[in-house]
Amino acid sequence: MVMKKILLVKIDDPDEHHRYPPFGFMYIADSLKKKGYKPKILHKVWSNKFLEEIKRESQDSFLVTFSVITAPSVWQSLEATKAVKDMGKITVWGGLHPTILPEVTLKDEFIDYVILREGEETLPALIKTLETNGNIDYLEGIAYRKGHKTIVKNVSPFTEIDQYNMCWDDINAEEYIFKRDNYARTLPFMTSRGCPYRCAFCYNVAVNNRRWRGQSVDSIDYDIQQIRKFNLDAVYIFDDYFFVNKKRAFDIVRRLGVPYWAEIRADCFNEEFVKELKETRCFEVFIGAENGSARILELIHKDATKEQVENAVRLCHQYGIRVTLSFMTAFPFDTDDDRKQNFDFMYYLHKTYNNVNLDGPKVFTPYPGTPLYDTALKYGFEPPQTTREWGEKLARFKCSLPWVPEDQRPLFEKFNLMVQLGQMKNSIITLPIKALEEYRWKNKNFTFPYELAIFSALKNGFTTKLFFKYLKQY
Ligand code: B12
Ligand code: SF4
Repeated sequence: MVMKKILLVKIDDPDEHHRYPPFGFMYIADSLKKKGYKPKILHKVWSNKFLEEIKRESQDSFLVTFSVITAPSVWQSLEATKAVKDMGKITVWGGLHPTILPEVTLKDEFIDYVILREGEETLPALIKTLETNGNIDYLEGIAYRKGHKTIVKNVSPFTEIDQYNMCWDDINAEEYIFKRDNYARTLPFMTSRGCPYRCAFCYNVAVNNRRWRGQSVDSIDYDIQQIRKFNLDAVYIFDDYFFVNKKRAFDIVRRLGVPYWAEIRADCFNEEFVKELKETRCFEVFIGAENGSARILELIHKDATKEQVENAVRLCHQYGIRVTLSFMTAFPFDTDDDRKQNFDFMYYLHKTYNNVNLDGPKVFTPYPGTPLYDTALKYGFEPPQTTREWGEKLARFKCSLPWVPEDQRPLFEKFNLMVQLGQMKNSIITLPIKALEEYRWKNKNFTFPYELAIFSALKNGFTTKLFFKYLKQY
């Protein structure tokens, strides 16, 4: 019997600097193989050449599927899906965007089916039903059109994640190995799904119902065997919350046996924990500090305090571990005072601890399905009515939030860049810019950011015309 080919397409935005393995499709590929299908993963940055490849690979595919998150790249996924539909193919969308917004997704008639939440069980079930001309009305975990109606069924139960492993042989792992610090061959890795916390801007509350599921250590051993052949000298652990069970987490990193980077909540840190991080060769942690205003931290349900953030930074400093702290701004309930406190806290950490790397403050985005999305609607956020509009609204680094005064939006979009410039390595050229940025954070004076115009013009081959063009934009 000929195995049916199932095309799994993931498109990256050209502005995205890092590329990470398509973990979701790597698990789904395992499930499809176990059920007798032939998956083919295509994951690339969007280009006309890639579109041609998608069309070529679609020709002999039974079904063409797309993995989509709520990000600027939704419009590129739309373009590609339409092209494939024009070839007469059955098209399926899965991932967080269609899971949270199935009705909006199905307004585009070239998308035939949506898989809700996880795909390991539901996608093969849909394929089987279509192959055998069965009745899709009996399936759970999908959304589809029936006449003029859109039917959205219940989500399927969570996948038993130990049943599947990531198929590393179905991608070119070399494309995802990158250099980080002294580690020339660092690979992103994943061991669990979900998170028990309740941050109000995060998808987890709605999609994973605050449930965390970790692969067993035996199952991870299998994954470790698979990646061992890549000769890695570090891993990036991409779990939403790797340290939910500390014993399990440390057991895994010991088995991995290479230095690692992981995302950790600030409330997790005490001396004993940091000692074990060091002993197991953790070289950097990423902490969602989010904000320097205690009021904002309460309102976004962070359940971690500024004091805990500083404690984590201090302990990591003591043990020689780098910390990246991410910050957000422009929540609907932000006041000038909150913003001031945010910059003050960032500036204080930057000046006090030399192991800190600041990321942000990035402009808050009301992602559908999150608790803060409803708050955003109350504050005047107009929900896009189509998937294309979602793509436009989310244009990278653009701020169109109604509660941020229009004349201040260009500035909000640039906060993160200014903070990055303020953290550049010392050199004759960078020192004056760094000093200027530090002055800006310290005094909350972000007017006339001509250094950004110089920076942007330099990036594009400096000319006076370019400089004035960017100056106007800022
Ligand atoms: C790695 C990662 C990145 C990487 C790579 C992104 C990429 N190209 O995939 C980087 C760092 C580049 C990135 C960037 C961004 N990211 Co990101 N990222 C993640 C992260 C940490 C892991 C994704 C992952 O692999 N998950 C694990 C797999 C197993 O889950 P999965 O992909 O969801 O797949 C499962 C199901 O969803 C489903 N499924 C998925 N696709 C499909 C397709 C089909 C056909 C089927 C049947 C099923 C199916 O089945 C899979 C297996 O069960 C997630 C958080 C998370 N844990 O998911 C955030 C996350 C996806 N990112 C998010 C966001 C917002 C962004 C940015 C927009 C941030 C920003 N403001 O710049 C950018 C946009 C990037 C872009 N493409 O334009 C949000 C998405 C919110 C939303 N509602 O969509 C998340 C959830 C983070 C969060 N906590 O809010 N991101
Ligand atoms: S701790 Fe991280 S993953 Fe968990 S709910 Fe908060 S933001 Fe989401």
